[in-house]
Amino acid sequence: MKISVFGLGYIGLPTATMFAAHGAEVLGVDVNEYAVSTINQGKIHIIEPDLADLVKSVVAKGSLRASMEAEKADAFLIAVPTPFMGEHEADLSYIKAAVLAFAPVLEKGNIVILESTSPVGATETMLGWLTEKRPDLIFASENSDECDIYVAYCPERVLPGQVMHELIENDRIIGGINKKSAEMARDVYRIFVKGELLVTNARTAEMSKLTENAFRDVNIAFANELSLICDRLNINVWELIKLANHHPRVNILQPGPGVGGHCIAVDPWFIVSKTPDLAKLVNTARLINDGKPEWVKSRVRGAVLSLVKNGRDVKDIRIACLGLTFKPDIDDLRESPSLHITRDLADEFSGQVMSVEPNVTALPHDLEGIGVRLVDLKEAMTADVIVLLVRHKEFRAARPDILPSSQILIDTTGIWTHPQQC
Ligand code: SAJ
Repeated sequence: MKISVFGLGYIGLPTATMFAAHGAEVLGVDVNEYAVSTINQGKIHIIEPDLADLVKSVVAKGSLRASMEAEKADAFLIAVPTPFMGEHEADLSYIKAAVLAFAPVLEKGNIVILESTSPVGATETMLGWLTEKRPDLIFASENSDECDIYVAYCPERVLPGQVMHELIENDRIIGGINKKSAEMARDVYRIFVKGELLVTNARTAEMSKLTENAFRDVNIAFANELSLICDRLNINVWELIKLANHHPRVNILQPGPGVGGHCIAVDPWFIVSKTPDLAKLVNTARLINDGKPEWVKSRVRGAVLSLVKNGRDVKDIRIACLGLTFKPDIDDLRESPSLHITRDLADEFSGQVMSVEPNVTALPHDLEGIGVRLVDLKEAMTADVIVLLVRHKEFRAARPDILPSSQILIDTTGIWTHPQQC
């Protein structure tokens, strides 16, 4: 089987590689010239455990190639970004660009599979673009299995950092525009998926992806709200959660500096923007999680103020922010609350903020531009205010026994203030 994967990012590249490692002939297509040339050299442009070796081997074998141009294939998979536009609506323009790129090479019997996280109805919208571009072909429609081109929506549910394992082992939802499309898509994923392949229609599959991430967002919002309540009531929230979780039917997640990444901080909005009058809980959870970085910054301001009250000159106070990525032990800075907190603090306390991030070799340019310095943990531990933002393994291992009374620790993760939770 010849498979074309459009979008060679955090999902597209591992997926393309997995197909190539299981006997398919794969072409990865991307608009990013650097990504294409890096992959064709057998290397990778992102960090994901176990991906580099597999890419090296499938490129050497010739079963994975990358290109900026579409070619004929049996199956076309789309794994491009769907960022926000306007009032938290999904921007489907990358999907449209991919579809228009391969529409000219589509042939009878092909299947088109959308993987990108999308609002309900996006697969039907994509179908509209395809139909317009190729009026000579009959595309899948809800009421008939007779068609030239099959169309399905099949979201991924892999966790960054465990993508290679989860791609194979996770159950997967296969939403066909019609029954035959779902069956064909199921056969495509059967190439490497060991988990169950659960067949439904495209709209339910779209909503299911959004639902899973909204569920997690709501649960994290509960933990984040508890952290604010506990702070006011002088209770250690991590101890509280640990105790409450001993109840056989309670499983509270962990509070943090906010929710980041390109999935949980984004996808619930696609539900809200479609049904704003109904999605009240989902909307509130987003607001609680998005509000947490502001609360962390107010805690830092409070710490600075208390040092000033003790006679320190505000200009001499140094702030160390530990962690920049959106979650532990990865290099991904997308929608990262820690990055936003660090940037805003550096704007406010110019030249006084340093950052420790073991998973990057250089700071993003905008942080450097506002005077943030990338330092090691040893130097950061000499700061006046230490803001622990990410549960990186390096930080867990370096938990200080005791900090001098002149230093203030703001631990948004609990790994230093309540290490038993981990
Ligand atoms: N977080 C907390 N407290 C927690 C758990 C997470 O504050 O107890 C924060 C993290 O620090 C991070 C954010 O939430 O900032 C999201 O991290 P995550 O590990 O929960 O999820 P993602 O975004 O890496 O991956 C999610 C997963 N979805 C679910 O678990 C329902 C993954 O399976 C999806 O494939 C992925 O979104 C996606 O691509 O949609």
